[in-house]
Amino acid sequence: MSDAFVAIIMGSDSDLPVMQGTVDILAKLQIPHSMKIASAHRTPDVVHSYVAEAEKEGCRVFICAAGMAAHLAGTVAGLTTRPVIGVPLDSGGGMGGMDALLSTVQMPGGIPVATVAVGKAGARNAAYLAAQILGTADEMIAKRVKLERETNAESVIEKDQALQRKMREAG
Ligand code: RP5
Repeated sequence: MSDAFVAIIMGSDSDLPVMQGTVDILAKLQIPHSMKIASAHRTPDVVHSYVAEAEKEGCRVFICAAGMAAHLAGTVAGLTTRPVIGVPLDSGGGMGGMDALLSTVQMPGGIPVATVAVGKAGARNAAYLAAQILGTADEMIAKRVKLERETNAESVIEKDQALQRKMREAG
C-alpha cells in the first residue's frame, strides 16, 4: 500500500482552518494525504477530473468538507466507489451547520456518504475513520490507531486526576 493515500477535498479555502484538524491527525498517524480546494457548485469540472485522477494515483478514501448547501461529498460519492467521508461545516449560513449536515447526510440509496459531526469534531473524526478504513488492510495503521485511542484515554484519565487533586486542595 505504498502509494495509498487519503484525498481531502474542501469546497473553499475558508474551510481550511477547521480541516487542519483532519490533516493534523492523518499526519500524526503517518497516513499520506493530499489536499484540494474544489467546489461541487463553483468548479464542478475540477471535482470530476480530480476524483478520477486521485483514484488513479492510489486514493483509498475521500474526505470531503463543505458548508452551506454541501453537495461536495455527495457529488464525489457519485463519481467513485471508494469510501467517501463527508464533513459538514458551519460556514456562517445562519443555520449552525444544519444546512450542511442535511445536505451531506441525506444521500439517496446506493450512493453512501459516511457523514461525521459538524465542524471541528467531525474534521478530526473523518481522519480517524479514514485511518480505521485503511487499517483493515494495513496492520501498521491499525496499530497506530489503537495506540492513539489509548493515548487519548490516558489523557482523559490524567485530566480527571488533575481535577480530583484540585478539588481535594480546595477542601
Ligand atoms: C461552501 O460554501 C464551502 O465549502 C464553504 O464552506 C462555503 C462558503 O464558501 P466561501 O464563500 O467562504 O468561499 O461551498
